Amino acid sequence: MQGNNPQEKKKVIFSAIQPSGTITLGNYLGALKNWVAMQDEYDCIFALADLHAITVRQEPAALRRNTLEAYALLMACGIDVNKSIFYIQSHVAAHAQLAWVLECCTQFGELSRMTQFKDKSQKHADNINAGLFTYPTLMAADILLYQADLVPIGADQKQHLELTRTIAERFNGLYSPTLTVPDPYIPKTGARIMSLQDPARKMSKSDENVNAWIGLLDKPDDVVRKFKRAVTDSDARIVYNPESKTGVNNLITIYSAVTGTPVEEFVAQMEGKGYGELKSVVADAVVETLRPIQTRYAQLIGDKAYLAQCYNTAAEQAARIARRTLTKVMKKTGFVMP
Ligand code: ATP
Ligand code: LTN
Repeated sequence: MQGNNPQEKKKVIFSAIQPSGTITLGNYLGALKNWVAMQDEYDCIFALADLHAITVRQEPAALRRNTLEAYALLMACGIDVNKSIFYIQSHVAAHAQLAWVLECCTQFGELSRMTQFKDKSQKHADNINAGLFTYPTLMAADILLYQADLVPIGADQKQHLELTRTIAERFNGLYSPTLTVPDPYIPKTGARIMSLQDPARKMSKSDENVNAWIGLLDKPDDVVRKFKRAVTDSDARIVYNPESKTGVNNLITIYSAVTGTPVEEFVAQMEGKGYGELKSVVADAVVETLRPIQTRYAQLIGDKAYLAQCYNTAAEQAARIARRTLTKVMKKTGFVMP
């Protein structure tokens, strides 16, 4: 627990998001909202995981644009470069370097069990590259380089974090205590926002069906239209039942996560009302949440020089910390140091 003593070292937080498309409401509620809230209490380090993004084919111009847009958008969501280190992963060479050493401490069988690998290799059957397979080891390197204590993530990343812990413990056991073993930090509400078109799958920014997700930059009319089309069921009663009514649960979860209203309270408010009204109430709440983010984004994206100044400074700060861990790991592994 954090004490009141200012001398006491703050816990270190690390998390990252891929600039692989439009950032969605799922990303915001599952991860980003937490990142913003944690900045005062912890030493936070956040990255745009562009190295991870190329595990799926990216068009170069789109990757470049998406990375810059995501940088501005996260700042618009409240990531404050004066409080946190917020950088672009490929700017810090130590990620790829540590990932190699850690790959040699990771078993083929462990990587084969990762559900994200199974899902993505099914989805991209024409490009099952080695990076897609070793992706979780790069993620472990991201986290372990900064000796992070806590990693705020959505529920879909839990398995990767467990593997990160295993890798850290293995390295420490083989060589001597070197890497901090991190804990996941998963929000209670919003940890898993589902697709609006197929509520059995998570809302994902790389889903080609634009009606499946809400982008943080979606215009109010689009938000309303997408919620109107959201898949529900034929029961027409607003109840929260994680077992059967997944589409309706998802709408309730979204409302609860954006407004902070407990699920039971919202269900009671909606008693006797139909799905049409549920969808419009949820859509309005989401529009109001996105409005201030979109206003700030419009200002930031217009100032490319300021953005560059922010990510360049952050990369230097991150590289300094990362280099310390990398050097320790290299020495302990037995490499002759230059
Ligand atoms: P992609 O579709 O490219 O795999 P993604 O939308 O899954 O991307 P990531 O960059 O992989 O997004 O994830 C960024 C963060 O957002 C992670 O912490 C992840 O757990 C969280 N997250 C992603 N999707 C959801 C979701 N549907 N609900 C809650 N959290 C999510
Ligand atoms: N793999 C994550 C993104 C990610 C990440 C990380 C999250 C890359 N490196 C380090 C937390 C910590 C994803 O796909 N959501």
